[in-house]
Amino acid sequence: MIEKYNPSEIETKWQSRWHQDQLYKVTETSDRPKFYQLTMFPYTSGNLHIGHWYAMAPADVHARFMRMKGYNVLHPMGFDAFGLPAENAAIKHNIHPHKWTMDNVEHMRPQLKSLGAIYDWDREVITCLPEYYQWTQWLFLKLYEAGLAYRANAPANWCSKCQTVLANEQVVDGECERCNTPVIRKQMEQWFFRITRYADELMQHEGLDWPERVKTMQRNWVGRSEGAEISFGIEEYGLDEKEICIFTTRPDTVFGVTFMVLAPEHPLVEKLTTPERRKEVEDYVNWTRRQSEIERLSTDREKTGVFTGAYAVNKLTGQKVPIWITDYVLLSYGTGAVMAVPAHDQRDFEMATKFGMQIKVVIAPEGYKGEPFAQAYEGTGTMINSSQFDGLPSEEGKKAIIQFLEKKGFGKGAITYRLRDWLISRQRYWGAPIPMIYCPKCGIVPVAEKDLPVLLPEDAEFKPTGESPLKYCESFVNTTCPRCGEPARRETDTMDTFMCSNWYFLRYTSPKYTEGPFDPDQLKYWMPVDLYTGGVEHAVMHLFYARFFTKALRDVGLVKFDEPFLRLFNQGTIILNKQKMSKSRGNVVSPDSLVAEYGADAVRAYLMFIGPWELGGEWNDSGLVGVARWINRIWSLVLDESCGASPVTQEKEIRRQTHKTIKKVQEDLEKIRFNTMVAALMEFTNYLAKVKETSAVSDNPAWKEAMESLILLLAPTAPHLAEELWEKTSHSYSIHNQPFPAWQEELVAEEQFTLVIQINGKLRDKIDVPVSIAETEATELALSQEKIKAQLKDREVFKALYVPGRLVNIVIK
Ligand code: ANZ
Ligand code: ZN
Repeated sequence: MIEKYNPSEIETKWQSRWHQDQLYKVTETSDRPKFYQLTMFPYTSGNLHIGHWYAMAPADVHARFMRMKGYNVLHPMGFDAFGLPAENAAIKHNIHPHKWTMDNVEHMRPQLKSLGAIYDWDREVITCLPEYYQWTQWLFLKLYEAGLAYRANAPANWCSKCQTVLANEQVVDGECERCNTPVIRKQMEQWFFRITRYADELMQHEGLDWPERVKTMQRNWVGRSEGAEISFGIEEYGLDEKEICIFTTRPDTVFGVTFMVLAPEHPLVEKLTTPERRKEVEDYVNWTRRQSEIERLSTDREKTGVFTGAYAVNKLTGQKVPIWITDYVLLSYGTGAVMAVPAHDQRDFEMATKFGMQIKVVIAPEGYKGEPFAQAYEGTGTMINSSQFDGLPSEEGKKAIIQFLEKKGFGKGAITYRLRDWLISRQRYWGAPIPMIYCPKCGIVPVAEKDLPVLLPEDAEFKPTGESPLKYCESFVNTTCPRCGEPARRETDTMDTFMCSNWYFLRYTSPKYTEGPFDPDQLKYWMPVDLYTGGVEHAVMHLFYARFFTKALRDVGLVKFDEPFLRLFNQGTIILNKQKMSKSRGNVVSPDSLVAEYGADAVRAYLMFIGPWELGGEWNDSGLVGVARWINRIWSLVLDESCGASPVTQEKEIRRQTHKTIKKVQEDLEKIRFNTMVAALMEFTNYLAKVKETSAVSDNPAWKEAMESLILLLAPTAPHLAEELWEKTSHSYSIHNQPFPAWQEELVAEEQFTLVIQINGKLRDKIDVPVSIAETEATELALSQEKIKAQLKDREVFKALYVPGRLVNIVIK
C-alpha cells in the first residue's frame, strides 16, 4: 500500500521549503535571457475569489513553463491599494482607509501564497504606501515640467453618489462605471494629462502581439476623423468673429448645405441670436443643460432645435442658410458647429423634415434618377448639383473640394479626435495627493522634489461632502510657498488611481530603489513586459493609460522604449449560474475551502481545464472533483508499484506517446491553450494506466522515461504534486530548476502498418495506416477507398470484420 495523496500536507511542506530556499528569488545576474511576465495586480478589496485565481493560476503556469524553458523569469505580484472602496468603508464602518486596506492586504497575501505561484514576494509593491506614492507624485511632477500635466477649468463628469469627478473612460453609457448613477456635467478646476498629444501614436500597435479586439477598441476610443474645416461667413453682424468654422468628414457634400447648426453652448449663440428669437433660444439652452450627453446623442430620439434668427453664407455657393441650435451637436467635438446636409446625414434629414428645411441632393447613388429621398443617403456616389465638381466620384470630390477651399482661403483639410485629455484629479482622500501648492503671490507652484512625499494626513475626517476631506484638514492644507516662503495652500485633490497603475510594472524591476521610481539599469534589463495577462475590461482604461504614460516618460527621457507590453492576452471570466462572479451579486466561489479540501494543484488544473482561457467558462464543483480524481490517479500511477505481469511489448508505442505528449504540452503552453494541454496530460495518464495494468513495467527504460516526463510536464500546472513525486522517485530537489523535457520528432511520428482490405475474403486493396487506428476508423477508411467502392458498386454491405493490425474483410451478400 502506498501512502495517500494528501494535498494540504505536501503543499504546505513545499511552500515553506521554497520560501526558505528562496527558490523563486529573482535577480538580474542570470546568464539566461530575461522574460518578464506580468499579471494585472489585484485591487485590495479584501478577499480573493476564484475569478482572481482564474487570472493568476494559468498565468503562473505559463511563467513556470518559461522558467523551465531556460528563461530568467520575473513574474511579480502586488496590490492596487488606493481607491474609493477604502474610503467608503471608512465612512460606513468608521475604519481608517489605511487600516482597511492593509488589513485586506494581510488577508489576501496568504490567499495568494496558497496558490503556489513563483512570485518573488520581495518585489511586492503596494501603491498606497508612501515609499510607492512618493514616486507617483514625482512622476506627476515630471509630466508637469514637460507641460504634459496642466490645470484647467472644464466641464467634468460628476457622480453625485461617489461625490467625485470621473474620467471619460469611467463613464459607461452615461453612468458612473462604479455605481451606475447617471453622470452630470459640472464646471470645475481640474488637473489633466495631455493624452491627446499622443492620439495618433496610441492608435498604432505596430510590433505588438495584442488581441485584435483590444486594438480596435483603443483605435475607436481615439476616434480619429479625417475631413475638413470650412468657414461660413457672418460678416453682416458686425461681430469680432467674421465666420463660423465647422468640422465635417464630408466636404464633398458642401453644395448640399441648407442650414447650419451650433451646439447650444457655442459662444456665438448668444451673439448671433436676434432679439425676437432670444426667449425661445434661452429656454432651449436651459433645457439642454439638463440632458445627459447620452440622451443628446441618442439616434432614435425625436430631433429638437430652435432657429437663432441669424444666417451664414456658404462661401462656395454664395447662398445664405439659417443658423439653428440643436442638442445633437456637442461643443466638445470638432468645432462645436456643423454644416447640415439633410440629403446625406440622417440627423440633419430628420431635422429638415421636422422643421421644413430644404433637402438638396448632391451625391447621386448608383442609378439615381432624381427622385426625392425617403431618408438620407450617407454612402459614396457621384457629385451632382455641385457646379464645377459635378461628375466627380465623391471620394475624389473630397480632395478636390479641400484643395479648392485651401486655394480660396475658405477652409482646410483637418483631422479631429474623439479622445479628450485625461482628467486625473479626484475630490477624495484615499489617493496620492497631487503635489502642487497655490501661492497668492506665485500662483501654481510644484512641491520641491526633496519635500516628497506629500503625505496623506492620518487625521482627516471622512464625510461624503463632495469635497476632498483633505480640504478640511488644516494641518495639511496650510503650508508655505516653495518659491517665496509665504503662507500658501496645498492642492487637496488626489490622483485617479489609474495613475498608480500607470507605472507599477516599472517599479517591480527595482521595488526597493530609493534614488528614483526605478533603477535605470534594472529597468533596462527587464522592460518591456514580454507577456501581460488580464481582463479585457481594461482595454480603454488601464491598458490605454499605461501606453500613454510610457510614451510620456519616454519623451521626458526616463525610459527608452515606446510600448510597455509586447504581448497581451485577455483571459475570459469564470461564471457561476450563468452570471459573472461578483461580490455584489453574492455569487462568488472562494478558493480557500477548495484549496483546503482538494489542494491548490487540483484547483489550478481545473481552472485551466474549464475551457479556452480567453473564453472562460462556467464553474462547476463536480468538474473540480473529476480533476482531483485525475490527480489522485497520477499519484498512484507513479508511486504504486503493483502492475501487470506480461512482458512489455509496446515499448515503441510508450515512447511515441511520451514524445507526442511533450510536444503537445509545449506547443499548447506556447500558444496559451491550457485546456487542451491538460486534456493531453489526462489522455497520457490514461494510456499509461492501461499499459501498467497488464505489463510488468517497473524496470522498463521506456516506462521510466514516461514517468519522468509526466512529472516534468505536470510541474507548471501542479507544482507541489510534481515536486513531491520528483522527490519520491529519487530525483534531486528541485524539479522547478529542471529544464522542460525535449521531444524527438522521429519518435512522435506514428508507426504504420499495411492494412489488407478484402471483399468476401478476397484481397482487393492494401493501404498504409497508423498502428493506433481503431476499428471504426479502419472499416470506414476501407469502405471509402476508390477501388473498393468500384467493386462494391451499389451492393449492400452485410458486415465488415476487422482483425487488428492486419485486415478488414467486407462481407456482401
Ligand atoms: C457635414 C456632413 C455631411 C456630415 C454628411 C456628415 C455627413 P465623425 O465621423 O464621428 O467624426 N459633426 C461635426 N462636429 C460635430 C459635433 N460637435 N457634434 C455632433 N456632430 C458633429 O462625425 C463627423 C460628422 O459629424 C461631421 O461631418 C458633422 O456632420 C458631424 F453628408 O458634416 B458632417
Ligand atoms: Zn509663493
